[in-house]
Amino acid sequence: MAELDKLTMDQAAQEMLKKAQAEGIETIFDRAEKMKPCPIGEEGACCRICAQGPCRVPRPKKAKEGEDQKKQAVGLCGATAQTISARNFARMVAAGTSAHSDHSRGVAKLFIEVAQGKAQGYEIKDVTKLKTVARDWDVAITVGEGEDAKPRPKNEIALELGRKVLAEFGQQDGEINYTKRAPKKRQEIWRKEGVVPRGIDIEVVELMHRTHMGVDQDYKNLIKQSTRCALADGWGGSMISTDLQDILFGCPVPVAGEINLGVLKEDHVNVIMHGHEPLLPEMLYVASQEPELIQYAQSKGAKGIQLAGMCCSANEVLMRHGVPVAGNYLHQELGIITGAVDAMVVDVQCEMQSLQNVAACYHTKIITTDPRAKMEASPSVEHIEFDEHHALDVARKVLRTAIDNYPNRRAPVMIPQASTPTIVGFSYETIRYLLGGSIRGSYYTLNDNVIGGRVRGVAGVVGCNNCRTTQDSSHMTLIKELLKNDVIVLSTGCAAMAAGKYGLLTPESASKYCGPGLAEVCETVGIPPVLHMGACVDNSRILMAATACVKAGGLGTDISDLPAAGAAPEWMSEKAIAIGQYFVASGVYTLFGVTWPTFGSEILTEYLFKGLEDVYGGKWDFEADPEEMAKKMIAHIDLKRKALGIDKARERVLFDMDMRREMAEAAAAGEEH
Ligand code: BF8
Ligand code: SF4
Repeated sequence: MAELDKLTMDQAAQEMLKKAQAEGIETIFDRAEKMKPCPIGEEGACCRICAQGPCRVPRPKKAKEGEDQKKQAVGLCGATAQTISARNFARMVAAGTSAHSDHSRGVAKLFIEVAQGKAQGYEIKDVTKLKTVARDWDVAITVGEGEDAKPRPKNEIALELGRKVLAEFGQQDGEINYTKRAPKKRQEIWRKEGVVPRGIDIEVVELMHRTHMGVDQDYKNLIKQSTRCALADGWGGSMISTDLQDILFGCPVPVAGEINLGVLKEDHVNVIMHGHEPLLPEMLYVASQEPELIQYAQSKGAKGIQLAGMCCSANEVLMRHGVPVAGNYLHQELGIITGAVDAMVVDVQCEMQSLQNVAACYHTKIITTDPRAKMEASPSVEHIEFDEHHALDVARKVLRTAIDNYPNRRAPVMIPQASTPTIVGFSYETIRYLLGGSIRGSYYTLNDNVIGGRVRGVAGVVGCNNCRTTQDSSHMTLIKELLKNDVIVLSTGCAAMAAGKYGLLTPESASKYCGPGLAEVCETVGIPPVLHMGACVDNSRILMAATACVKAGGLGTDISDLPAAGAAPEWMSEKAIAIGQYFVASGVYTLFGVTWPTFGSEILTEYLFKGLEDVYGGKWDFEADPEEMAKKMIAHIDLKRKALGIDKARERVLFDMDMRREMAEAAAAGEEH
């Protein structure tokens, strides 16, 4: 095996890899060494959408610059490299969008059941957000007219809202509702280009149709529909998930948490909730506090029940309840290798099939809960199906199964003594409140700091772990470079968990890692320099925050004017491509690391990396080196600052401390007025 620090920078993970090696357990890290990625598939140059293929059209190795396309092979049907790689790219967008929107549809269905009082254990928790969202869907929040108007019962509002939202999945014409949340200018661009999503499902279906053999053969047209589909994710499915989950489970506010494998407890029944949908985890959280179940755990010799999250399920329950996090994507096998996990409860997305093999080497039970994501029958796998009508009972059954499994622990248990405190829960609403207070809450304070130069710009650092690169290393290098240069970081998904593991999700980290301007802002407001905004569906919160910055004034009239950039330096999932595409189409310069799936076609890559900017003001880029990635993001931020005419303020901040003080005083005086 390669040197451990090349595989992961996480000491806890390294410890577990040593244990795996000693015990002869194979993990994804071993397999990554044995099996290199297929070079043709990696660059999107393999077409297998009909049975005359697979056809391979790799970029010619020896072609001179500019001659590539003449020498480039075509598929049997004549499909060019740009068509083939655009189809492959499009199918990633379609898969990513369907993952988020299928999640979202499930939440909408549950929402309706809750409103009807048919869903055991759930209730409408956040009435303030219910009313805000209801207004956006033209759902009345009062009954009666004028002075006789009375508040409408929350379940009635929720029922009408849930039905309207659910209808959007099957909507065939018109525009998805949240289009109107985007800045006016952005909406105009989308309408002019004809990429406003009509509904959610239709955009995925049409994209799959267009990528069928012998349909769309114009790469630009394929990317256009990919854009419409991706927008149906970001401003549709994902945004709906975020909103309805907040109403059901509470809009996140700052809460303390802990992250890494050290949150598991040797003398407790450890249950890891792994996956993406918070529906069952919410009930597991409730059930885990029931005295009866705690006593049952004690009757088996454990001191109690320890719940921990993994992947985006972790982010969901962390930001709403402070449930500790066992780790991000590449920690899933490693958690089981501690020998202390009595059950790993999975739902959908990012769950490795290898889990059941690793679990079979220990006593761990993998409990699948979703009819859409089962595992083949084996002694280490059990299916306990989630049913929203009896969700609390299902949760109790899951926990009982875990407790019953506690006495079966066999291998020596070894839990790394590693866990880091975090402060999370920075929803779009919370940031607005923290920056402006409840009365005049606004993003203007952030804008003011950007204009004044204390904050150079805003970066979104999101996305996965990828075993083709050192776990967490690119996230950390990139984020630290950004902070050092006064760029505040908004984060979600596994990137946010990475930031947490190395101590960047605490207010105290600001003075350690940030440039003077950003440190000052974080210390004044009392926030960490990396704001954990949630799971991957919550990238919609970043869209809302960007829009709020535009609306607050002073930083242009569109998202593409903002001194901002986005990155997924360790991406691996199709969802990441869908997310990237909706950010690009929303006007954001978006960089991915590790690998890029269209390098097989120079023409398509050029279009994604340059051409799209003329259309949307945002574009893709690839950069494997995280330091270079930071430089590119900062250069872009500076370009936008210049275009806004606020580059001078920045220079003063950088080079003249007296001027900086004066500006701070002036800004403070301005705030008082
Ligand atoms: O939705 S960041 S590895 S866990 S795909 Fe998966 Fe990637 Fe993690 Fe969450 Ni997002
Ligand atoms: Fe080959 Fe064309 Fe079939 Fe693709 S669609 S596999 S390029 S023949």
